[in-house]
Amino acid sequence: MFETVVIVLVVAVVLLTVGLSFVAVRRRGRDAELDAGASVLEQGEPGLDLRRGGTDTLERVDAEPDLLDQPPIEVLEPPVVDEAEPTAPAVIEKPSFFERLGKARSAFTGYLGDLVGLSRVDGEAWEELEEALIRADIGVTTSMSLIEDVQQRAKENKVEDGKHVLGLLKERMHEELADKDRSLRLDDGETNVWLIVGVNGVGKTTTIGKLGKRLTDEGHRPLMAAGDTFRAAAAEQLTTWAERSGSEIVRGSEGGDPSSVIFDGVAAAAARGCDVVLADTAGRLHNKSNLMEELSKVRRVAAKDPGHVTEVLLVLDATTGQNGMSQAKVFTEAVDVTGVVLTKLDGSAKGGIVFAIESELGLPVKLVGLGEGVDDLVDFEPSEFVDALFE
Ligand SMILES: Nc1nc2c(ncn2[C@@H]2O[C@H](COP(=O)(O)OP(=O)(O)O)[C@@H](O)[C@H]2O)c(=O)[nH]1
Ligand SMILES: [Mg+2]
Repeated sequence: MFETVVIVLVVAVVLLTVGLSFVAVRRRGRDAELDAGASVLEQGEPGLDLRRGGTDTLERVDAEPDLLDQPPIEVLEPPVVDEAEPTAPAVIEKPSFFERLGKARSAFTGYLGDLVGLSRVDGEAWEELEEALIRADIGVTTSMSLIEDVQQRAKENKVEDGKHVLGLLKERMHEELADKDRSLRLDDGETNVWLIVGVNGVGKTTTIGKLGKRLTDEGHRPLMAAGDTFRAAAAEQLTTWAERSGSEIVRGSEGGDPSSVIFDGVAAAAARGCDVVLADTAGRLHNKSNLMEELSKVRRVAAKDPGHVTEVLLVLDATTGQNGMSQAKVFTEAVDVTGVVLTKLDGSAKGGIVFAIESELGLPVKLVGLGEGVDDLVDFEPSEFVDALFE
């Protein structure tokens, strides 16, 4: 009997030991399985989202109650952002007017470069300085008068060296461009008309497109009148700009009368509540008398009630230098130009043309084109411009 009890106890102990070891082995196996799952989760395997518990691994965990005592798998918090650090994406600043004048600046300073180091500006050096101004497109008349004034001031101030003479020239050039009204006139409650004139290819249509954008941005309601009826493509080009800038457009038939398109444009603007008509014109006219006749007709018609012509902007291509001046003279004789838009100053232009336009023609440069994009039309800043030329 005693022997039987001992055997039963031994068997029971053996069975208990075997059973416990079996449970321990199974548990270790599951631990390893969970560890593996957790490390996969920590490494951020795609598709595993701990916070939602929607993965195979986590479903398996839910099904095995003894594994729920495992420490919770750490959910990575998003990194703490220092409030002082900017969180918005970096704004890419557009280059300034000054920076975009790169070529005009380097051409001008290139001409003046040799003079800076002179200890005494003598007769020959004055001649060189004058030539440098002429080469920079300032024009003969204006260059001569600027040099005369600077010589006078140098004498009065007993200034001899190149650096100071250039300082006087810069000061004189600032004065030359100062105190001009460069604003664009828009009269309240009127159907304003801005006529855009100039020879073919200078950038009239592009300027109208840029102006349309600028005016709509300012809360105005521009209407474009496709007065260049010589080419069908011209009206197409203007239509694209109208769409891009949110402006209205009126176009006529190819080869039609430009004046009547502008007349219709003014009537449509009044009817649709637009406050400014941007009137495109053609630049290909065979001769001067033809041009004068055409432009004066366009202007007369544009001014018919309710039209109110507040700007006649002559567009000149800065890269054509002094050629632009002869065009400008013809246009100013044909129509009352109120200001100049100088385009392509981002290109190979030398920039001096600004002085020729303002001094010889007495016209203010109101706007400058610095590229082909819709935002590449800026107000002309004379002071920044002169500084840029001397940098
Ligand atoms: N680089 C540069 N190109 C310009 C500028 N303004 C106009 N253009 C380009 O000059 C060309 C002629 O322009 P367009 O507006 O059709 O001249 P339009 O014949 O006077 O109407 C086009 O290729 C324009 O993109 C400017 O300010 N800078
Ligand atoms: Mg055009």
